[in-house]
Amino acid sequence: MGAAYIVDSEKAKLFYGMASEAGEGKTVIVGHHNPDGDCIGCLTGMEAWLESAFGKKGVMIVPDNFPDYLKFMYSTDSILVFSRQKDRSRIGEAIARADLIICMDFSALSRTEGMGELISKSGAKKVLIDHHPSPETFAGLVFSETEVSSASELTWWILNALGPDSAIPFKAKESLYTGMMTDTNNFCNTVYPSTFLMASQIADAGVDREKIQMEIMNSFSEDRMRLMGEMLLNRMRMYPDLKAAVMVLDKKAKEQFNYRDGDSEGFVNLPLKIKEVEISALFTETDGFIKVSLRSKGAVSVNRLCRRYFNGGGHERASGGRLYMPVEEVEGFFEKCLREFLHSGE
Ligand SMILES: [Mn+2]
Repeated sequence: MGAAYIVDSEKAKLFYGMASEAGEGKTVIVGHHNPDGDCIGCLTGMEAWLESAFGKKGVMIVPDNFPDYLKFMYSTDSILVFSRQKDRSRIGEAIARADLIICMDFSALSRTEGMGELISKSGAKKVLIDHHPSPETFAGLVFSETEVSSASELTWWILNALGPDSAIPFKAKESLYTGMMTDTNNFCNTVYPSTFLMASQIADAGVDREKIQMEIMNSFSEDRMRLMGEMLLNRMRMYPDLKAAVMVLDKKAKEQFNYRDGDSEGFVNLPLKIKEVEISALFTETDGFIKVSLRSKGAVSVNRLCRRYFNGGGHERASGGRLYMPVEEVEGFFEKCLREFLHSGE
């Protein structure tokens, strides 16, 4: 079992105590803006575990909507969405009266959009479970580790530290496996020996990996598939001297292909399949700002690039941020910034 990720057992016990003491409906589990597979995976995995360990339901909350292809996971229809008007007051109440708030898969409260203040103000105990660098200090108990594949993997090892994995319900295993699988881009990026061990243990429990694979990888809509074609054929610009590729997804293209939340998930990884491309950027026009996604397959830290120019950050090879400028100006701005950044030798 040398590959297992070792969780501090004192911290794990503290977490167990907090979770067992929290009242019915008074554990709130919070995910991040633009919820992805890892976010929904660890939220629903944690909820399934809480229910089976203590017989108490928690409240799962995300800032905005998540894609349909994640809805096969446990209890996703009970997840409250802050950007939905009808969920707002329930979310406000749940956070205000919570005994315990578990923040998962983000390191900064700004990633919860408008909920950061509600969370800060709440008198609940706060736990952070995350795999991004430099976590903020809003939580009293922090499980933060960048040397794991995903927040779902970290959750797996925390739950394992609390008892035998037979005590982790099947539904939680399915969710945590999905979170790990999506965050590693199907075992391509940030995979550690501990990640394979987790996968092996979960496979051993009989989780249907083929089914999960189908749900995640082979459930595109026709519109999403054609949008991907459009992006690659007509909207990918190459910068050979910078070893970079840039794609811009503007509102016009979104309309043309009936864009839905999550439709561009994974697009930013595609240019990295080109041998010469080491940095890939995807800019997505939304209401009020341009969403920035950056990926690297070489030595360039897109985390630092993002922090310096794009109002964001993340991991060394996968980061995100925001720009506030007309969509037509984004490509030129990116080129200028990247040139300066590479020149500065960072
Ligand atoms: Mn993650």
